[in-house]
Amino acid sequence: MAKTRWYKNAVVYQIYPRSFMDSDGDGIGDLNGITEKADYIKSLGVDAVWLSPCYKSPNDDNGYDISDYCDIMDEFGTMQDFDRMLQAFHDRGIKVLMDLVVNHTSDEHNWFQESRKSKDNPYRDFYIWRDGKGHDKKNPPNNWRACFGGSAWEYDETTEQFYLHLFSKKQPDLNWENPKVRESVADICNFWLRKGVDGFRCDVITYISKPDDLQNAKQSEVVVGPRWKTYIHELADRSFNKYDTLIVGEAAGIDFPRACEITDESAGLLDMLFHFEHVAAIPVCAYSQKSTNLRRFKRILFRWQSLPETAWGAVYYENHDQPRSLPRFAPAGKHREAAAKSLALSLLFQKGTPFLYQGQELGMTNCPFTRGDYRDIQSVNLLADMQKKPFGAFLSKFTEKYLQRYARDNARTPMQWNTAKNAGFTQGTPWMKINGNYREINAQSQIQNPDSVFCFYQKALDLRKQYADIVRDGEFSPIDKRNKHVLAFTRQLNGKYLLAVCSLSPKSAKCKIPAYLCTGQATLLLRNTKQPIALTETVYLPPCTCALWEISPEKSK
Ligand code: TEU
Repeated sequence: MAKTRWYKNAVVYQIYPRSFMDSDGDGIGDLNGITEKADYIKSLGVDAVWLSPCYKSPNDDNGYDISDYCDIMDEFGTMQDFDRMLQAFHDRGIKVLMDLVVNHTSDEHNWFQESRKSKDNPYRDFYIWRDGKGHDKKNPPNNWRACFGGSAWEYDETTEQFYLHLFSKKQPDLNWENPKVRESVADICNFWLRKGVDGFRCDVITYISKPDDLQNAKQSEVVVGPRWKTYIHELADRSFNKYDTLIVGEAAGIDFPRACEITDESAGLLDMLFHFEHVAAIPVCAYSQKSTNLRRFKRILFRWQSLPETAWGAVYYENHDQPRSLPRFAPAGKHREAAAKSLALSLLFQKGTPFLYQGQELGMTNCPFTRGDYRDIQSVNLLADMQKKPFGAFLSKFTEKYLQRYARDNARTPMQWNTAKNAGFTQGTPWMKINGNYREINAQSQIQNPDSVFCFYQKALDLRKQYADIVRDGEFSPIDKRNKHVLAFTRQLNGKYLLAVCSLSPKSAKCKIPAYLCTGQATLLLRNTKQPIALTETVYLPPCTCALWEISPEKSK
């Protein structure tokens, strides 16, 4: 089927089901909870949702370890609940993307249970087994590290071999060299596409093809393995391309030149990908509450705005693996609301498909955790590993500081719906800590307040629709590129400009505007302050102020 590329005008909202809305009081978000909030999501003005995994899972990594791809996680409900939720979104004109996690399964998946039984089991080759090294063959086959700590190889007594797991040892990597694996993955995709889902966010999808000589290969070679393109083409032919899908790949470690190739329409691989450059942890920020250096942030974002015309990008500041953008990219203290809006404007008018993460539309912030509050396997393992080292107590203190700043838990605290008990998320005991600031930051109060962050998002999303052509196709140009306090740019199509000026500084700031933009007709479309903002060659901006103009200049550039 020919792609309509509907996603080029879409904004996607990511739901982390576990923390979105609990409908049955077990303290864990669920599908019926999501359905209850479909009107809320519609009212925000987004076009699609991406659901983090809701498949059957023992939850070693909160659903990113799947034990049955065609069934629903017990805590989240049933397949009927899923169908109802899908219908609820489709009734509202909202598309639904599933999270496709097929680099690995859970060790509790039936395939792995069979695979580990014996070397001649029909499922043995569904996973990557190798002999160990050393005289007793008890040393891992290579020095690769698992993302959640320790070796990437786990020894299995039954067959006296190691299996590969790039993530936790409960997430064995699938062997994509095996045609049966590839067929099975296509079947899974078709199962969900037949149900009517509109595409997939593909988890660590570029890691699926492993280097041939595994024992001697460098771990970096796994980022885009030797047969990656072939496997994606095959999957696209068997599944993705039979429907009008959006396929977005998570692509940790992918650099700009490679992204240009991979997302070029002619390549037929991914419609867009998530790069990680602007969200890489920076050691110097790890131990302070300082925001990321804006010049660096801008340099990265602007570079990724220069994808060729034939390629496409996904733009995002937050997701379930990242701390909140407040205070990461802008100050969260007394300027929190203004900063949240300024970030919103800076994101939503870039070229590409914006992805918002639940709570971002409220300006939710990082959470002040204490040791016992962490739930994420990555944080928990890191703390435990540090404690085991010499000077453990000392190292743990630093680790806690680091986690405060970068832990994935920051994004995973439950949605803040209202000022009721548990922020209205659950009637029971929440599965993880709720951020105490819910009395101040919650959906109910923001929906009613025209000056709220939520209403600002609504207005910005509405403007995106009004200016759909320029937002989709307009040329992107940075403005006052080296400014340390302000992120500003134009989008231009057929001589008409949108100018976004976004201060992310807690201090007053200035932004230099080129003379040609100060001629002709300018209309102020949106701002986050009641004060007037004059469009002159120097725009003066109170802390975290932002504004969006439509300009039809008399002179050209
Ligand atoms: O994340 C893959 C990924 O690259 C992560 O290692 C990411 O860099 C890390 O979480 C940042 O701290 C995906 C999912 O988004 C993540 O939630 C899963 O844990 C992971 O895959 C394994 O499935």
